[in-house]
Amino acid sequence: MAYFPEVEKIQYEGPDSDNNLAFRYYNPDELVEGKAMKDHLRFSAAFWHCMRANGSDPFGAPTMYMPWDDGSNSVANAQKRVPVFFEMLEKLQMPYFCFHDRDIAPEGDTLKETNANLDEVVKVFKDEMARTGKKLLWGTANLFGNPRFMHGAATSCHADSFAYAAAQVKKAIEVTKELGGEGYVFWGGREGYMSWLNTDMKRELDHLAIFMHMAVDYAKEIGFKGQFYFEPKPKEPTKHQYDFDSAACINFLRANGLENDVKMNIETNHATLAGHAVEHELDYAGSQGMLGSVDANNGDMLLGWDTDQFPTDVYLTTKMMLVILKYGGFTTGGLNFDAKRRRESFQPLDLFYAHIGGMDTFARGLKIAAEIRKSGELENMVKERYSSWDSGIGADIEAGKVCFNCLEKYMLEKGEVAPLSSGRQELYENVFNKYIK
Ligand code: XLS
Ligand code: NI
Ligand code: NI
Repeated sequence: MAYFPEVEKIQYEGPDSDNNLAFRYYNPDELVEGKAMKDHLRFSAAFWHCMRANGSDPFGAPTMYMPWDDGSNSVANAQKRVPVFFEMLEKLQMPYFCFHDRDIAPEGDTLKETNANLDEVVKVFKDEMARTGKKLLWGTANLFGNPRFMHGAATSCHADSFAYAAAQVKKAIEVTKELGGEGYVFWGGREGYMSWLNTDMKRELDHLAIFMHMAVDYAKEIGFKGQFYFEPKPKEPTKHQYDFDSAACINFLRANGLENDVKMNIETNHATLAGHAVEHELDYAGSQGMLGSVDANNGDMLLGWDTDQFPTDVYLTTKMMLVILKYGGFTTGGLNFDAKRRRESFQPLDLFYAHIGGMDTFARGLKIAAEIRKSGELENMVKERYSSWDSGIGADIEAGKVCFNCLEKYMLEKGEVAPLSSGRQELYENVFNKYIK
């Protein structure tokens, strides 16, 4: 049965195509820097946004037209959504997907019942994966929706909430393994706090570390080989989230001996909420050897929350791909569209326009980034900017050959620093723009 009868498989037709249901830039097998585009980009769609975002907002009712969904919370209805999602993946040539446990299957009255519900839906995922060859980029657990997590999950003041979360993550890792998932994400939905007055921060952070260690240990115990990721987000839903940004997350991982087991999953909109550009977040993670995966979306600079829009900004994706290529590209990770349609874009067809736009914008960014790298123009300008470190006193400092005494002697003899060079920011911007074609 076709749930999207108006859509054929989306094909690459090139930049001049007038067909809005075609790729203009994403040509899966085209080689860029000797590697197929599909292997560079490793695109993934998010089950929660595609199948569960219903368009409701604090002021309005659901808007999304989903004729396949009977609106009930039954297992049968949850199972019915799965082939719809896989038809979308197939028609979009989308190789991967991601899911939250509670988005694919409803909760029951007890944990036992909930786990059984999940198993029933996972069976359908398995069948659909076998039928289509689609793969799981990562799985995760929703530890924020149910009221039992109102104070947090691993960082809750209630030990039972921690215990429930542990049981839930145990099951989510098992299911991720069963589906051949290449990774598992921790996003701390409510791991943070609203008021400092009622919060024992040190205790909460210690609990979070205990929790993540248990997860890593359990993965080893059952032979789950996927990569763990930590996804930074500075606020929303809580005011102070412990996973604020790359730097805070990496500090947490290192402080707690988790740095060899967990990498970063960087999301564009979360970076902007933290007051960073996403290229900063990616480069910071990459510079620490911890760039794992990306949640691809875009915020709105005029709105202060996680709007999770589809990425359409070629400047942005070019910078992102420059960083990703710089660190050697994805291994286990990929570009997961953690993005949803606007509530006004309520027709099923909009799922296609949205993903085509995102995929094309990244494909274009990839090609432009490769051109920039091939020319070496920007790279050489940056290299030149730092050239005082390549010889003389700079090289001695980097080699650890000098100390404060030697540097004082050097400067006393020299009297003043050598003439400085211009930062040329505007020139860099012009050069970068030259490649945006
Ligand atoms: C929410 C997060 C979430 C994670 C997975 O803001 O982006 O969707 O990616 O739990
Ligand atoms: Ni995300
Ligand atoms: Ni998000």
